[in-house]
Amino acid sequence: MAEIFKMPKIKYEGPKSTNQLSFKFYNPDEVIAGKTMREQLKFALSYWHTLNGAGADMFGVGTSDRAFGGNGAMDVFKQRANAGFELMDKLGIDYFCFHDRDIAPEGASIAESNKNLDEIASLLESLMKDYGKKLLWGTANCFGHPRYMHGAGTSPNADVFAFAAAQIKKALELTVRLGGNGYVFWGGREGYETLLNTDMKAELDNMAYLMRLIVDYGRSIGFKGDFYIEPKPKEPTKHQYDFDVATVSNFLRAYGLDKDFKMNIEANHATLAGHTFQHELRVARINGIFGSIDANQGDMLLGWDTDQFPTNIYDSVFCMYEVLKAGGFTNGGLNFDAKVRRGSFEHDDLFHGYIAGMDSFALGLRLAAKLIEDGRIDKFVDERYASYKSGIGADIAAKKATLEQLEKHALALGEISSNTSGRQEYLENILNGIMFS
Ligand code: XLS
Ligand code: NI
Ligand code: NI
Repeated sequence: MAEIFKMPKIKYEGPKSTNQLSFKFYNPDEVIAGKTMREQLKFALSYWHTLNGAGADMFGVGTSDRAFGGNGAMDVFKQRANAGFELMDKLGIDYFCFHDRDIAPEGASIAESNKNLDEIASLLESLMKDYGKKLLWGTANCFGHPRYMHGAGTSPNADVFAFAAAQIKKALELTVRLGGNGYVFWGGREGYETLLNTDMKAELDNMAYLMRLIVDYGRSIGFKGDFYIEPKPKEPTKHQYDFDVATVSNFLRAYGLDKDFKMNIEANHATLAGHTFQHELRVARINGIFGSIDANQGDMLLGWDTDQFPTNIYDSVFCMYEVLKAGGFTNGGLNFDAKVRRGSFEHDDLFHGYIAGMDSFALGLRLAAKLIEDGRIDKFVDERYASYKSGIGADIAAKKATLEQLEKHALALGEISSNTSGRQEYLENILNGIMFS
């Protein structure tokens, strides 16, 4: 096959290398915290941003060529597949993620769209075999087409609901066919613009019913991977129902879906919800629903999903700290749901974007492992709650203390004399010491 990217295979050369087409921190076979870096990080390429997104925004058309020499609708999509696998091969990325409409053009009917999907799926199967690549997760684009203007599972139009169900059924079948480890529900246009025209209860009931149908169908056709919900608070709608991890977790419990889903957490969505990335990961971890990650970063001065390649090392350290504390990825991984800036329109920029993201998370992993190994911060947190290890505290922790006992204890105290400092600045010093030593 003709080479599309005039680029070498990217190799690890270490932090001293000045070669920008090398990894400074990502050394795939090096063992960190008990596993190789490639197993710990499980990097994935996002099909949509990388192979389809040409940089169009609301003020202008695309700036980059994402036809990769293809000619005619199906041929362009085939060339994108070829480009994607060459890219994964050269970057040493083991997984990819896609929406149905990323991989094949939508036809005039569901049947025609499905035919296009099947044709491209055969090509993907053979490329996956040739290059030894795997599918991290699949999903359906139920937001781009005008029919989804009022949502898909939450549309007030029952025909649209049926259309979405049929589309998702096929996307799940494709995911299973390609051996996917996960299937993602991202809310798309599932939300509202104004409550003046919205029956919130009916929309949530319908969305939950659609998820139930899909989960049951997936299990019936042998899908063993994880179902994920990817929270996002806003954009494209003013209020997306899957606002954040806590909101989604309440929704799942309310509809009896909590055993069926885990979270796919995206950094930029966390910050749009007014949380840190780490907060969302922590909420998922302590509720046992941590699953996978969409690695990117937003611009803190902007209120939308800029989906930039992640380069903030504090964020990647805190993220990998949560991943390690969760016991690492099982079916999930780190999908770069990230795009190069509109001005970075050359093919080379895709390499620089992925290298930046991969190296940032590799460094994040190294430093998170160092943080845990150092142990001072974990020990500080542990000691901060030491009062729950004996006496009245142990009774509270064991849920044995009655309200009367607590009152008696408090009366005997007179006043609290023993609070200790939270030492935030002291801990921040330790963190910087570990990160920059
Ligand atoms: C959009 C989402 C989307 C999902 C997959 O904001 O991040 O790309 O990851 O549908
Ligand atoms: Ni995403
Ligand atoms: Ni996003």
